[in-house]
Amino acid sequence: MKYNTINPQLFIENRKRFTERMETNSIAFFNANDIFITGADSALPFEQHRDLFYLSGVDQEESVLVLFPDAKNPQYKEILFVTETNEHIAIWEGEKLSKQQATEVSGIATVFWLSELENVIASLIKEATNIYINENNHKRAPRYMETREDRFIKKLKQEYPKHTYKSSFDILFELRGIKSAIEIELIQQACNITKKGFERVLSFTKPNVWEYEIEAELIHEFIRNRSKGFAYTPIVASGYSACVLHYIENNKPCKNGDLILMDVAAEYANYSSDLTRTIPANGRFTDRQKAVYQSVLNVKNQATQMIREGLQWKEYNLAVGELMTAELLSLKLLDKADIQNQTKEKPAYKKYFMHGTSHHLGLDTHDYGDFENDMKTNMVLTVEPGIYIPKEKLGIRLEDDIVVQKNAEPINLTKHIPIEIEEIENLMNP
Ligand SMILES: [Mn+2]
Repeated sequence: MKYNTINPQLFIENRKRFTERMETNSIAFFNANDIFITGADSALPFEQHRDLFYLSGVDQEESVLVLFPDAKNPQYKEILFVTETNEHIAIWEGEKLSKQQATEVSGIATVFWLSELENVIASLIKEATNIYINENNHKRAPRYMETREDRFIKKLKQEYPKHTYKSSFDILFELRGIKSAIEIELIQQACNITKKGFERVLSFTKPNVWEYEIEAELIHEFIRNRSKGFAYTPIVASGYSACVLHYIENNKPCKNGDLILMDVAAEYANYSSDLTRTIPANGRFTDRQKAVYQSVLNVKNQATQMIREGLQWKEYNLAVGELMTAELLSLKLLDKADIQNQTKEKPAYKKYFMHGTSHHLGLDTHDYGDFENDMKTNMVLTVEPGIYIPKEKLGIRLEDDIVVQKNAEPINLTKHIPIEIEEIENLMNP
């Protein structure tokens, strides 16, 4: 791991919050992600299952966490299973976590080798009435892949069909939506790394640089600051490509006069930052670009100011739509007829701003968290309005990361990352 040690208090408290919500006499299991094979003997870099990480801090494959708060033997209230290092592993991959190290990372006293998992489960599960399993019930989760967790659940249900099965996902979806101080600090560190990358790009960019050259500058800066890399697939989109919302090819030259939309951010310790900035390839915005840019910035600033505990998501999304409509009218992209003809289902502004304004941010870039009811203190949200005008080969999005507060302005974790027109121009023309 490239990141500095995380205070295990984070994981201790996360487990406490989780187990408080479990029904009496229940046992819960959490599995690591698989290692994904690309073909032959190559694999993708390992990414820990975010729920296992959230509850244990263990960033190693083949790990299993067991939570059984009502276990008769208090040593079995929390158990971690990790792979034992053998000579082969030691030589080819390096030492895995020792039991002592696993305890230090997680704050869990009882650590077993993975080889003991079945025996321990067999003896513990007899004591339990309910079994919490961690099926991925995320609305947008892809359904075509059987995970290590899925295989574990299948086996469990075959061997223990008489237990009552409960969902951990529902609890975690709510818990992970509200961040602790340690988590906010980790997201802040990710934002700070992103800032360094963006500033490097400001001094690097000039007409005819290629989008992938910008991507290369960013990854260089991210890794040298202890990030393992991009928090999500980076978008470096110049000219027309900025109007393709999920453009990730990054394979075109940035032409004189083009704007470059960069939706790029670093991860740190598995926590995402999420940033979008849009800059002129030649260091100067045209008047038209300035006007559209300022409109997006206005919407972003006003939307951010609305955010606070108690704000209903529906109310927020409607209000942002109205802010955007006003800007599009003043830019003459919409006229009165467009407004008269719009419907609730199809507001006129969607022609130029077709995506959502905000999502939760944390261990996943589109993190768990309620977005149907009201906003709560210490939810971390993005605010990312955009205006896309394919006819003009012009797309602008601006995105910041915001912490919801109670009766106070939200905290902007990206407020130190240049965004004002003049600021950007000055930094690009020193
Ligand atoms: Mn985003």
